[in-house]
Amino acid sequence: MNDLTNQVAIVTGASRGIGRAIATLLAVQGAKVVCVARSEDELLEVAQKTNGLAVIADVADEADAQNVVAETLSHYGRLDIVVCNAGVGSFNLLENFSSEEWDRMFDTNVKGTFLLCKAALPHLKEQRRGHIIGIASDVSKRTFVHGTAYGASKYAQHAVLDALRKEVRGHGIKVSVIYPGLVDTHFNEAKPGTAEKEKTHLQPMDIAQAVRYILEAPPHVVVDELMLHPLTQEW
Ligand code: NJP
Repeated sequence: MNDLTNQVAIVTGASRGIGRAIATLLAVQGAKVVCVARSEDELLEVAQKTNGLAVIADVADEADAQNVVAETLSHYGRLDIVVCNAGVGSFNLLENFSSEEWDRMFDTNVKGTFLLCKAALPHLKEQRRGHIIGIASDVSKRTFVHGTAYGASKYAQHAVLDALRKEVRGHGIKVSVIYPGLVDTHFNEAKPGTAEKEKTHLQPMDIAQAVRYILEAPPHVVVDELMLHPLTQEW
């Protein structure tokens, strides 16, 4: 088993939802976490609770992505794990989407993943080890009405990470992708924590536990993909 103690992990979208749960669980396992998001107050609170580092950043901005890695290396002197979790989604008929809303999803979900991987890779390659985990979606693999923009962005995020796995495995770097179904978070301005959603949704900590499982696999094992649904969800 790969022990997470003192491993340094960047987690994007750590201010709430799934990212917050991942940062929390990795810290409990002894990892040093770098919490990344745009909302300063929430991020500082998570960083304090996890005894980690907060780096305010927009994942869609290349300078911010480079700065996240630079801050990590200057603070901790190493980088082992990169969790590309930050994401946004909204749902509508294609004809009702503005091009700005289309861009917001692609900039965050696809370009955000690309930019952070690009920033981290020189370091991971140099040390000949590292683990990149993407939080994609079950809609990376199916389409649905009102899901043109979000679904396309998640298909694209999946494609980026799937191809990247093939590019970097020879350098000792693992790439894993998690495909969740419904998760009880603030996603798309939802209100989490209702009794009903406890029955119909996964909890953020369910995804964090999947991340832990993937990271703790022995060095010779890479979990390429993991899809999780609530038992009640048809998909
Ligand atoms: O959503 P939410 P989730 N730069 O809204 C951050 C995928 N997923 O935890 O910047 C930096 O509670 C935002 O922080 P802030 C989904 O596609 C979900 O559910 O402060 N950070 C916040 O921390 C996404 O990839 C479900 O606003 C940015 C976080 O992202 C991932 O799960 C189902 C940012 C979003 O927290 C986490 O989403 C599924 C930016 N530009 C896949 N933009 C689901 N919930 O049902 C956003 O299949 N963030």
